Amino acid sequence: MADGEADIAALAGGIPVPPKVAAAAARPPSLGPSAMPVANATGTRREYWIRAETVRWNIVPTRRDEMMAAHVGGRTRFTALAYRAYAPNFAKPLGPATVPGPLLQADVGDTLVVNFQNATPGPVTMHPHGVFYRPEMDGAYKGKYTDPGGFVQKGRTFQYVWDCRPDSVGYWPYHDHGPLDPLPVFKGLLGAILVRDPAVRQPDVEFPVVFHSFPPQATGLDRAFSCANGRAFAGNTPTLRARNGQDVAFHVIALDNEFHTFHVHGHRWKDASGRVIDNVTLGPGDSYTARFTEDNPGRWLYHCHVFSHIHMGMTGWYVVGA
Ligand SMILES: [Cu+2]
Repeated sequence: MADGEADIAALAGGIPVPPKVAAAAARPPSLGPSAMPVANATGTRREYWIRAETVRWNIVPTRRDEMMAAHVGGRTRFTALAYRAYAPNFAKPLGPATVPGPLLQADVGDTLVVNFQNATPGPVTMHPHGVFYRPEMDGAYKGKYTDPGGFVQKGRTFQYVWDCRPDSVGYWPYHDHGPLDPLPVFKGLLGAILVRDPAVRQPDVEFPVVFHSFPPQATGLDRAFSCANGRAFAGNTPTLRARNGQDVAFHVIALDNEFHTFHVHGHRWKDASGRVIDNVTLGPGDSYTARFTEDNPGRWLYHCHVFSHIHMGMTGWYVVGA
C-alpha cells in the first residue's frame, strides 16, 4: 500500500466466508429480479445501480483553510473507498465515486431497489437506516448467521430491497456493515437516504451534510481530518447557497466515533419541543434536519461546535444572497 493505509485485501484474507454466503456464491451471479417479494408494491420502484470502488481522494483539494486563512500542510490524498452510481446494468457511471455516496431518494410508499456491486478488495455491504427491511436485506455481517447481503465479495453483486414506510420519512445514513466494519466506513463507504412525504410542503433548498472523519489508521496520512461530505476545511467542504426568504433545510448526519454538533451562524430554528436553538448534538449514526426561513443574507459559517473538530476541518461556508 503506497500510503501505508490499512490494507483491506490483507485484512479480508483472514475472514472465512459465512456458510449462507458460500452457498449463494456457488450459484451464478444474477442481476435479474430479486427473489424477495417486494413487500410494499403500492408505490414506485426506485432502482439504483451502485458500485463500491477504490478512488484516489483528496481531503483538502485547495490546501487552504479559508476560515483561518491558513495553509494546510502535509499529505491530504489517500486511496478511499466510495460508492458510485451507475446507469442500469452498470452500463456506465453516472458520475464520479464520491464521499458521501449517491443520495438515494424516494417517497413514502416507494420501494428502494439497490443493485450493489463490490469492486473493492474486501467484502463490503450497504446497510440502510430508516427504511423497512427483512433480516436478509440488512446488509450486515453476523458471523455464521450472515446472509449474502451482509458479505458481498469482490466482483459480486447483491440486490437490496428496502421499503419506505410512513415512519421512514426523513434523512438517514447508509454505510458498509461488512466484516471489516468500521474500517471501510472510515475510508469513505457511507452515504444518505432521503425519504419524502409528498403530501407535506417541501423546502425550497436542501443541504445534505454528513459529518464524519478520516483517521490516520484508515488513511495512512499523518493526521486525522474531521470532514463534512468527504472534505475538510472551509473552501473544500460544500459551500452551501440560499437566497433570502427561502425555506431552507440542512439535513445532517453524524457517522464516525465522535459526538458532533450542528451549528449555523446567524440563524435559529425550533427543535421538536418548540424551543428555539442554533446548535444541536448528534451521536454516531444520528440524523437531524434543521429547517428555517432564511432572513439573514451574508457569508456565514456552518460547523460542528466541538472545537477540536472545527480545527481538524469540520467547517464550511453558508452564503445567503439578498
Ligand atoms: Cu464534531
